[in-house]
Amino acid sequence: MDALHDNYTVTEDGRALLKKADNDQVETVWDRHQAQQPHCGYCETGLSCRNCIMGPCRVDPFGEGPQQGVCGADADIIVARNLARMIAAGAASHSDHGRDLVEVLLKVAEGKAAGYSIKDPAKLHSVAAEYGLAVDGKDDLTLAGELAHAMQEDYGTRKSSVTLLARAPEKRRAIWEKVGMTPRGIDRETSEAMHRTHMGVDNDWVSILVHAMRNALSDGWGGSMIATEVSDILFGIPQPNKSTANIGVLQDDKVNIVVHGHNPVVSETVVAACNAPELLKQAEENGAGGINLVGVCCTGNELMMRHGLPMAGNHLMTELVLVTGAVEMMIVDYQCIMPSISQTAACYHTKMISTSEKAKFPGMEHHEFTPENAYQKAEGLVKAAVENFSRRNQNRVAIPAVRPQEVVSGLSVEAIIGALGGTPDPLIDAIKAGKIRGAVGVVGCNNPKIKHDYGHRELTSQLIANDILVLDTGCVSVAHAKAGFKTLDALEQAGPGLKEICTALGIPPVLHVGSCVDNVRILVLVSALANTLGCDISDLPVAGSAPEWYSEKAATIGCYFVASGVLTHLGPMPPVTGSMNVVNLLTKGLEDVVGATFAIEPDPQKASRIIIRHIENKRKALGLDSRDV
Ligand code: BF8
Ligand code: SF4
Repeated sequence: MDALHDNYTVTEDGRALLKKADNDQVETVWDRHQAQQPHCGYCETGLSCRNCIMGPCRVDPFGEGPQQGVCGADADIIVARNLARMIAAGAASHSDHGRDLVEVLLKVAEGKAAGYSIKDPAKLHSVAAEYGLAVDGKDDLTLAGELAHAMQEDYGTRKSSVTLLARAPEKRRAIWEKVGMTPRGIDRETSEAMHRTHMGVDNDWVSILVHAMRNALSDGWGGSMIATEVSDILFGIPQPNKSTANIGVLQDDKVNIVVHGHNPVVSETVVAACNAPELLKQAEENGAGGINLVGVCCTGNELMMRHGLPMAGNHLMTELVLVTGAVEMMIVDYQCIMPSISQTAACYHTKMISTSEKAKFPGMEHHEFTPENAYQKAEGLVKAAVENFSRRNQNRVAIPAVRPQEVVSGLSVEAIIGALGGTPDPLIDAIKAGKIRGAVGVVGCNNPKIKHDYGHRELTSQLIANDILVLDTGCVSVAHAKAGFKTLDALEQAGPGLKEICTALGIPPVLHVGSCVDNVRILVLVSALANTLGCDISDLPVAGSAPEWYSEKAATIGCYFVASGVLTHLGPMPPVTGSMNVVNLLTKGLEDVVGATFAIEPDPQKASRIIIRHIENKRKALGLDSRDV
């Protein structure tokens, strides 16, 4: 069994907990992944369609069986439609998360959201100005209301382009206009994607995919960007901080509460409630040494970025965190929450709490949070968690003895520019001088198809050793944190140029930029670099990578990176190999359309060479020195 666990994860805490899961007879995501083997070949290649009930249909990839569905759709159409629907789902998820934040902003403006406030008025004013609102002389709440309404209009269809697209370099916007990718409204593009892929609408696979990219852009420069900006306005712009990561952040003697999901609207109120003096007192009275709030996945990232909250693990660790037996309560909002986790929790004393009207789970207690009631709800839950401490079964508790890894977090664009002394110039100078060869956003998930965290660790260690600055978000950031990449000590693993620059700036070689919606911070940063240099994003020596992606949201992120001009590497193959036309467009043809493509390579070592070669080629094209790879 131990050897099997070694194949599942590279993490020490993960292996220890897999062993405990076996002993406790708890099933995990890896067991269920095994039970699914072999996966359906039609689905893996994108060749199955169930868009209508003349089907379901499938196209035979070997040319022997049917080559068209009942309606006549061929492999190209079916694969393109399936991919477009995947991207639409990803865009909808992130953008709806943004919408929820805008609704909180509006309630704050109306004085109906007692637990929330405007933490960053300066950002409120600057974003409002970007929306063309008159800001002078207005009080924060009036402006917040006007901004919320203006953002809500971005979701509708009344405009020719989403507002924050103006942040992209002019050259990039001209490309989008030329190829018909300018996103008009956030909801409009997702809705249109579903329309186009209905039977008998768009049957030109190229046109379907061009729209899919427009849909992805509506998320990247629309819904996700709104999510990040409003989070900063409501909860503060992240600033560099110190935190810790891995399962060792759970504490034996304390009430452990884990927040899981994505939207800080819920988890921020839990942070506040955990500091309430009467609850801390009650925890002591119950024999606990305090209340220990930790995060997993992206809501954990949001809290780590803004509060330095400790991080217990990423996507594939979410069940294993419960297997410690030391969690009094897990509070979830939405996205990436495996429905299995309430089964896992049922083997221990852990209380599982769902909070969103749109995300309910079997086996969880549902406590619906609204902007009006959030703080009271959070207090009530923390109280229940404290009371649950005495129900802990010490015979089933074992937190692996790993020392929490130190982490530097909180590197928002504002914080990065701050570390650079107020302008992007020092970074540009370092790139021009060749000390930093370029930058890569390593982002995305875990996936049991790839050894847990292996793809991230391997790729990133190669990149930093080759003087490439890494920015991370999402579950990758947890993998990197646990590997120790986000400390100044990690500069020992960096190439000499990167080490010199990061040492001078006092930053690690891998910068934590945030959660998955915060990938837009990377778009903002590369736009600032391109605008300063007077070039397009596609001219920069930069790349993106999702070495272990699983989610529809990650597919959308990959698409908006590519459509924004950034070569993007994917580890696992998306379900497109049923159409070589689609594969060729994604990996080659898009170069002529948007100046960037996808690169697909499951082996992180090989992927690092593809990325390094790309960066050196971009350097050469800019007239900078380039190394042979
Ligand atoms: O939005 S990285 S597994 S938790 S999808 Fe999910 Fe992937 Fe993690 Fe965050 Ni992003
Ligand atoms: Fe079959 Fe066409 Fe219906 Fe898809 S849309 S299920 S290919 S008939």
